[in-house]
Amino acid sequence: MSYTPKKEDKFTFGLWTVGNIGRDPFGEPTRKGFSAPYMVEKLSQLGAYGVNFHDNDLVPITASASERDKIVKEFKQALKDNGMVVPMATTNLFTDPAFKDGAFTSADARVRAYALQKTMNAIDLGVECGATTYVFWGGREGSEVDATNNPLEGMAWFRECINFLCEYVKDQGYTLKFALEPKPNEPRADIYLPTVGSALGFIATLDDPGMVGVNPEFAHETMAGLSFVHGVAQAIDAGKLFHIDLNDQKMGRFDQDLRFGSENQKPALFTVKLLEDSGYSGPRHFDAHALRTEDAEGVWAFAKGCMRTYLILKEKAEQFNKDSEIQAALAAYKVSDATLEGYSKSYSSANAKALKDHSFDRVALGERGPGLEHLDQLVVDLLLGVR
Ligand code: GCO
Ligand code: MN
Ligand code: MN
Repeated sequence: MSYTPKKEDKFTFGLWTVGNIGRDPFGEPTRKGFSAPYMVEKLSQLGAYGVNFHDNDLVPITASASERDKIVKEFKQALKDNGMVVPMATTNLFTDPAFKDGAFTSADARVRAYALQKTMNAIDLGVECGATTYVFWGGREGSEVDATNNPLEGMAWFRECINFLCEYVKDQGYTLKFALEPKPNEPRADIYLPTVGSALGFIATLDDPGMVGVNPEFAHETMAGLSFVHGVAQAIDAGKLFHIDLNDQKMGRFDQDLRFGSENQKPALFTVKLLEDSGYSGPRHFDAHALRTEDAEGVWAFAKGCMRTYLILKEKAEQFNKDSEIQAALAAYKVSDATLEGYSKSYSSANAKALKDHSFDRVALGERGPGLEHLDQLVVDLLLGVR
């Protein structure tokens, strides 16, 4: 297999990802970046399906209405010429100093109102370019100093804004769903809704929870020391996996946005397997960037690498599903018991009584070896290419 991406693989990149200019808190940019139409063309040639953007990746925050229209026209033409789509759009609510202490959760009512105005305009822009998913990454929604920034009030303001924007979307007749993107920290010391679980809990408190799901990111759960695979599984279980950000990250480090699969291959394999086996049909979005060391060629090598690794892992996941030894180990791992499952599946007073009356061999249960060492080594063999 050549691992050459095709449109139907649904690989997408943010304009901010391949457009990243290699700036970090300690160093100036190391690259010039590219124009949006050029990135569209180049990504299409590499086999990507689409691009996503923040309002200001495409239209500078200082642009006039006529400048905006010119930029959008050229961008849409590039999409058309290159058979590319925009499945997702989002708002930059973090770069401008106005948002330094939060956007939707700012203690300054004027900032919250401005954040709503900016987001409504950005939603219009996203929809105009074809977006059907709208992401909210609350990068500045959080605090360094909890003495002044009441997290309870923060949650209430966040909820107010998301409720407002859900109504805005319906009022415009847009077909758009929202995806909240959790992250534990960076740029704030503590960001609100730090994990997939937190976001799911928050969604349940919204006026129209059906319209809002999550956009989990590999690096973000990993930064928190959590399992990304488990986070994604919980989102799928809740029917809330509306989008996904794939990248990589060394645990306990600053936000690295590494090439997908470059660091944690086992969790990357199980992420791909989960997406493929569960029938997730959304875009496979890479929210990462080339290392700061790289030039333009390195940027495209990075983009190719993300897609190539996904396809290799997809093949490995298929191999996992077909491998008779792995499947035998899995079958041996799972123990079924029709009688007991009949009792425990759902509550009835008869089932409760039957369970209470049943005599369990507790010692034997504790003695059984589930064969996980064997199973896991088969996975390691698979990943290392010796199966
Ligand atoms: C980050 C985030 C962002 C968001 C983007 C889209 O760590 O900076 O992952 O890249 O995904 O703002 O909402
Ligand atoms: Mn991120
Ligand atoms: Mn992201």
